[in-house]
Amino acid sequence: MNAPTHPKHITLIGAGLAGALLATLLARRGWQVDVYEKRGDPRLQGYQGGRSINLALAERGRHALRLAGADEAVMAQAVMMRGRMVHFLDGRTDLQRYGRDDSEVIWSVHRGELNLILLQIAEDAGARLHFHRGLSEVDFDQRIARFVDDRDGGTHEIVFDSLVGADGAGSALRGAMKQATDLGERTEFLGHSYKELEIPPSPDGGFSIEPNALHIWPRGRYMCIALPNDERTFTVTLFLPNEGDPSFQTVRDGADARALFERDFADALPLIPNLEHDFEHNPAGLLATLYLDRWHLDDRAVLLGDAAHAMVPFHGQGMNCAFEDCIALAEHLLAGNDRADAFAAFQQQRLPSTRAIQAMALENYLEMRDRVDNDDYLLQRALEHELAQRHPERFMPRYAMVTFHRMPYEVAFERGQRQRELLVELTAGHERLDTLDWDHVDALVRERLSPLPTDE
Ligand code: FAD
Ligand code: E0Q
Repeated sequence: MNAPTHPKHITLIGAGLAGALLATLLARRGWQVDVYEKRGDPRLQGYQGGRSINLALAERGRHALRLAGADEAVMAQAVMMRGRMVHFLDGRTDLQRYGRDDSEVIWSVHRGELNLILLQIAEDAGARLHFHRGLSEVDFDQRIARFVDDRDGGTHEIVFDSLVGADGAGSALRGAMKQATDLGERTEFLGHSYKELEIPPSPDGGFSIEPNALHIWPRGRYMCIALPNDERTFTVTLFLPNEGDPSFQTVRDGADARALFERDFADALPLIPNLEHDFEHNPAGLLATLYLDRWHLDDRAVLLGDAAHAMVPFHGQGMNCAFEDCIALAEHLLAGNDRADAFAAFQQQRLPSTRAIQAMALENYLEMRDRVDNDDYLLQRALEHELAQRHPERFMPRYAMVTFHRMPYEVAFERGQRQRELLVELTAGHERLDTLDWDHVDALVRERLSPLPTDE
């Protein structure tokens, strides 16, 4: 057993996205950081069987990467996504831009590459990384954590001051904390799951569809998306309900999957040569929102990232939000307050923000599914566009507040709600924008929306 020896010592559980970033932020400021990760070192053995899985990185995440000195290395392999390329059932496509121009875009990054970069930066900053150490049990009275090595089943114990749970949605630390205190945990399952498939490069070695977009095939209760990888592939994610038709109950094997694609994703089918193999060999993942009322156990343990607030992926903000958590927790710890106070302040700051992004992620799912040619909705969107141009200091689409800015998520959520009420109210009884009374419109915007906050 090795006991911590330093007042600024901390033990992190999980060397995934949040764990590696937090380790860097603290180690760079002189803290002693030990990180325990269940899996092996991906720098030695390659990442998870080589499957390419990618994520959308937005401004909140990039800001955190800049603070950790990782932005440049990450951006070297990122692929720009200017907007959503919608693939309709009849094969037509439509690029819906995310922002005003190429300064307002998001980036597709390879999860494995990103993790490698963050691990290397953490180690370079002085963090000690321990692989093949899966947390199994915690004795909070003695402050002893027990780990299992998946290679030989051996157990290893350490003494800790405080544990930080960055061990993801299935957090073992959360499980241990629950035995010591009531976290007020609640999980809401979406009733849908997902499966990843791959689009390889075209025969000439290039991208087989538009590289600079997030492709989406919305089909009502289900859909596919595809994000580009820098090695000219795309990772396709099929989202299906768990029950009903079609669902993961009716689409069971490769042949069923092919039939589904022939009917509903016909333009994607020829791009996925290993559809049957991918469908049958890749695991299906569950989608849920995890709510806790408490994230910490006095000064002994705290949770962040997915371990504290897993969300559905439909806003592409889970990692971005987890990175914001890391900045916030590092700031509270570095302020030098009592550790229990730092954990409490962290929770107080971030819990409302994460509730807001969890709600917006669920709403984005509904909006994406229903992005049909609804006239009322389209008129509201047209007015939204107009108001953002007439009042850039007050009116900003919610997607932009979440994706291109860093105001607290709850501010984006609340302002978004007020904006939506305004759009509904102003377009009521109108079929076109040119019948609106613009003096009244402008007055109402000034009355209802305060000037936007700036990202310091
Ligand atoms: P993780 O990245 O899950 O890391 C947890 C780490 O802890 C892992 O390394 C794991 O091996 C380790 N671990 C687990 N158990 C133990 C244990 N007992 N002991 C030690 N270590 C352990 N977010 C975005 O921002 N943009 C996107 O486009 C996006 N797309 C997504 C698409 C899908 C289908 C899904 C499911 C999620 C998506 N997300 C996206 C969310 C994002 O993946 C998560 O929010 C993010 O990975 C959370 O980071 P984390 O560090 O908290 O957890
Ligand atoms: C983004 C970027 C998994 C996933 C990730 C995403 C997004 C979506 C749909 C999905 C939301 C959007 N979106 O396009 O509105 O912006 O990250 Cl399904």
